[in-house]
Amino acid sequence: MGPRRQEPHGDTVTSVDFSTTFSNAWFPTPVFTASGCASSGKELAQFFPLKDIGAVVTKSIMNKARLGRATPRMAETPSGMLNSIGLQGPGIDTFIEKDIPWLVEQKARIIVSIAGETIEEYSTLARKLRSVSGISAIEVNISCPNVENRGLVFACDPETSRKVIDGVRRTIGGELPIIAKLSPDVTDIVSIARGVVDAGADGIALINTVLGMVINLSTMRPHLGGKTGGLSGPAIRPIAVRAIYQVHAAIPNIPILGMGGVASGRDAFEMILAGASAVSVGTASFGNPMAIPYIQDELKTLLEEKGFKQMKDAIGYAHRIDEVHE
Ligand code: RRO
Repeated sequence: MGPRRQEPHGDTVTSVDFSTTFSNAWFPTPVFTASGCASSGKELAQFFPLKDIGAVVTKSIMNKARLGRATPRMAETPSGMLNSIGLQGPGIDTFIEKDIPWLVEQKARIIVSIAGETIEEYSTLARKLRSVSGISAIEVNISCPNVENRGLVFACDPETSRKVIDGVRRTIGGELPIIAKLSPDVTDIVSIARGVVDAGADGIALINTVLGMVINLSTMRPHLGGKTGGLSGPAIRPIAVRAIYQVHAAIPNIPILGMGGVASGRDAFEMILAGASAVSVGTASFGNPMAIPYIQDELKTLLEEKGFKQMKDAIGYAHRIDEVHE
């Protein structure tokens, strides 16, 4: 926290232009919820107005309602959390009918995350969302680690990644920005990123959780019902920063939504310096539902202390080798 007076979620008086963009979508601040960690935002709205943060990225939604994986679905680890939810959700029709109008009422900026079992399912979801008003962008989650078959993690294969994004792009038309969410569990994330951008993605979300496992020492069996799960939290932040840095270096004009263990304004600043145009906060909100507004205020103060007049000037700053900004 910097020396300036901070309100938990108010207007910190600062001259920094905090806004960010993903293609034609504009956001007043660069701090968003992370998909899956706040559902459609109802619980967080008890703690702060959703319009005060950059955007709500909703839990990845599928075409049909889905119960998700067997329990237990969570495991704590020393510096992170393992989840095995398995895409539980009400299905796109109920989501469009109930969640979107509620979020619009809150004046939240909405990024809808979609997930499918087939390339066609992604296109179906895009078709259903095409005419829904109030949505700023679509996050195409091709990297859920908790699917029955690892062959369904589209983001682990350049060709299927491209095909999913191509299908969504053709269906949705040119208006709504598409952000492709990638998995860190690949050898060369840059080649996957290039592929989805060639197929029509306007932005890249980096990173989804890292595939992990916990063995229960009492039962001497895997703890999670689904055996494996996605690791999130501080443990994965350096992996996220590395992925963001690599992708920004390779495709600097494509905006990145950074995520993975962001728990403070400093963490958010680090991702922006690596190349993120915005950051999502997930696991930190479970421990502290006010994490996002606090992180927002801390980030603003840091940017101001470093002399940035606009947040955008800090994006990818770590790539500059010509000067050191004290
Ligand atoms: O629902 C999940 O289990 C899940 C998803 Br869709 C995802 O993208 N990442 C994750 O860690 N869990």
